[in-house]
Amino acid sequence: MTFSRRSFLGNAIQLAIITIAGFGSASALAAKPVVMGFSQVGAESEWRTANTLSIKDAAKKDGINLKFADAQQKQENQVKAIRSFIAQKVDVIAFSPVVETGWDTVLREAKAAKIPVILTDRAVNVTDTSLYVTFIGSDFVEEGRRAGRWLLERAKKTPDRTLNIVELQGTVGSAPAIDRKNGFEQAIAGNAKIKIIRSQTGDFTRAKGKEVMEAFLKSQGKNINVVYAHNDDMAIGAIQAIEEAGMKPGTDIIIISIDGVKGAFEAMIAGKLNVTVECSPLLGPQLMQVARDVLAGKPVPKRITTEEGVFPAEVAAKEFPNRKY
Ligand code: GZL
Repeated sequence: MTFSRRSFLGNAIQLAIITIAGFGSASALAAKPVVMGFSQVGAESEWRTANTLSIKDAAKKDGINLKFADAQQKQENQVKAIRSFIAQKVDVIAFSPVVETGWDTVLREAKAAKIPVILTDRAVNVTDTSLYVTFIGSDFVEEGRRAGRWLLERAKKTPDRTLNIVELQGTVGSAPAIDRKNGFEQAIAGNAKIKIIRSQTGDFTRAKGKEVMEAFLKSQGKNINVVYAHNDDMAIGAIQAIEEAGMKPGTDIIIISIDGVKGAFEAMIAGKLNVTVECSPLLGPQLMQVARDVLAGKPVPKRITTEEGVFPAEVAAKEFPNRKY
C-alpha cells in the first residue's frame, strides 16, 4: 500500500473515530438526564409524606435527576430553594407552594433564567400566569363541597336537629385551606340548622388539630355536633381530644375529613371517623411526564386536575386493602 493511500486511509479512520466520538458525545448530550429542582412544603402530614414518596419514586423510575428541598412549611425556605435551583441551572423547577401569594418575584427570576416552572398540589395567586407552565392538583373547592354535601345527606336522618360545626382549617393562606372552606360553605349555605360556630387553623398537623379541638371543647363542650377538618391529620388529632374529654368521636360528634390517608381508613374502621374525601398525593408519575413534555416543547394544559372520590365509613373496611397511601 503506497504512502498516500495509507495516509488517506489513516485520515479516513481518524475522521471516522472523531465523528463517532463526536456523535457519541452528541448522543450522550441528548441522553443527559433531566435535572428537576423540587421544593416541597414540608413533612407536616401523612398526605405530605405520601406525596414526597410519590415524587421521589417517580423521578427514580423515570431517570430524572431530582434535587429535593423540604421547606418545613416556610415560604422563605421555598423561595431560597427556587433561587438555588436557578443558580444551579436546573432544566425544570416544580414546587408545591405552601401559601398562594408572594411568588411573583422569584417566579419572574425563573422565567428570566428560561427555566420552566410546574406547580403541583397547591396553586399560586400571581398576576402573570405565564410565570408557570401548568398546575397539577386537586380541585379543593370541590373537595369542600363534597364534604358539605355528605353532611347534608347525613342530616336528612335528623331533619329537626341543629348541627353546630367546628372547623379545623388548614395552613392559613394556603390554597387547600381557602378553597376547602369556600366549597364546604357553598354546600351548606341556606340551611338554617347547619352552621359553623367556630373555625380556626390547625396548620394541617395532628398536634395542632388536637390542641385547637381541646380549646373548642373547653369553650363549646356538648354544643359541638360536627367537626369539619381540612385534612385527616387534624381530624385524628381532634379524635384524640374528643376521647380524652370522655366523648365518642364518630358517634357523639360527627367527624368529616379530607385526604383519604390510611390513618383515616383505620379511624373509620374503628368507628371514630365518619367520612374522608379523597385528595390524591400520588402526583409523581404525572409530574415527571409533564416535565418531559414541557422540555420537549409539547403543549400541556394550564390546569391538570386529579380525579378523586368520597369514602364514608361504611366502605372503609372493603376499600382499605386497595389504598396506596
Ligand atoms: C392538599 C395538600 C394538603 C393536604 C394536607 O393537596 O396540599 O397539605 O390536604 C397537606 O394533608 O398537609
